[in-house]
Amino acid sequence: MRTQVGIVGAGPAGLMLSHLLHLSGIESIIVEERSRAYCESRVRAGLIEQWARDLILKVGLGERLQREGLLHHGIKLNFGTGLHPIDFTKLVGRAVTIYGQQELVKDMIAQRLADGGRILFEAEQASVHDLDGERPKIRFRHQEQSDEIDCDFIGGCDGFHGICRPSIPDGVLTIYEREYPFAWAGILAESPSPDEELIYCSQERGFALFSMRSPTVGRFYVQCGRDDKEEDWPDERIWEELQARLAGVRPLVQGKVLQKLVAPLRSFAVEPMQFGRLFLAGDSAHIVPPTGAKGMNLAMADVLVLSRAIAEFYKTRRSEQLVTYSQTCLRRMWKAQRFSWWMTQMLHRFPDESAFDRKRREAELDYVTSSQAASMTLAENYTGLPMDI
Ligand code: FAS
Ligand code: PHB
Repeated sequence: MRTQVGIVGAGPAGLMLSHLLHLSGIESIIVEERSRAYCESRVRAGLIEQWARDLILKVGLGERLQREGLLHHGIKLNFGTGLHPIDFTKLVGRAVTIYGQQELVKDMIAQRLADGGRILFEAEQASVHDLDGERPKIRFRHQEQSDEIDCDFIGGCDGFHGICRPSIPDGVLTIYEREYPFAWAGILAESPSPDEELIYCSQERGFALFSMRSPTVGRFYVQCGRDDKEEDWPDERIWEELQARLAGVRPLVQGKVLQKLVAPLRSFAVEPMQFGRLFLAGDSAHIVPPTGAKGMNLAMADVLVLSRAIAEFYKTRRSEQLVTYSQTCLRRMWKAQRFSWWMTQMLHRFPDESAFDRKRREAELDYVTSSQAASMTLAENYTGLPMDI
């Protein structure tokens, strides 16, 4: 098969890249390891930054998001016995949208297929080749057949555990990483979230987050041991911890648990995000702890930059934007890494935390919720640093 851009991975990065390229009249084929049903049911992110919402609407992918997405003008921080609002709209004139990642993935798959796009689901053993030549290739098995896509560029959008990043020769990438001494145990439940906005709790027993997917379906997380397994968190224990960390500021309605996961927290990044004709985007190049809700939004930012660079190449044969792709994305990525680390260190209980650090963290929470300047900084980063769409 021949195409202009071969893409590995039908997550938010791969699908948005394929759609943006299509809008510039550029062909692409997506090779995806899992089934369509699996991709459309994988519960992950839920929060979309202002600019990303605007982009999704601008490129014609936002009809259902506009109808079903929840527009939030702020969040609340809960520590001690108080609930402390951070009003984004008052502080920075922006908002965020709550809309499940799998809903956005559904919308993007439907639009790609409606536009005649090619997504090869259940493609196994994918591998990438000739990355430093003019015609890189993606090889894979699909429907019992070995197949190959011959293209000009490869979009490495296959997530943290994908094959694209590891295909880059040793010594090319510099790896930056930080592990956290805790994880998140999360549930999706038929339970209305205890507030119309997200609540981030920082309590004696640790961190908790009360998010949602709709007025009747809550998405709740508690800080847990780094090596905990799902079986360590039976429903009763999760509800008990959630209630305890809400410190009585709101009643919690226990409902049917629809999905559960335990997710490690890590900060990870590689530089550069490109090797030859292979361009990494999204989780294949960087991971942020979900405390700042930046992962999917960063993936969108990467592919917006990449799609423009590829469009410039086909329109003018000029490669300036391709050459600067990595440094352009890395600048934004490191700011998101900083913010995600900062939110994580401020809101979580570190097992070996000293009394001094404990007091410092409490002062930070007090400062962020009582200083206009400090809460504006949080609001500016949380709603998404500007991106010209
Ligand atoms: P993805 O991992 O989503 O997609 C990669 C795709 O590549 C997958 O479909 C995979 O099947 C496919 N693939 C992998 N290997 C392959 C191979 N060998 N061959 C072919 N295909 C292959 N982010 C936010 O912004 N807000 C949040 O609220 C938020 N909450 C999160 C909560 C949790 C619990 C987790 C785990 C993450 C959260 N994130 C959040 C981050 C998350 O949303 C990711 O950043 C986002 O999925 C990144 O999108 P992609 O880069 O497209 O990678
Ligand atoms: C979610 O809704 O899943 C969510 C929201 C905010 C976060 C992390 C996850 O910081």
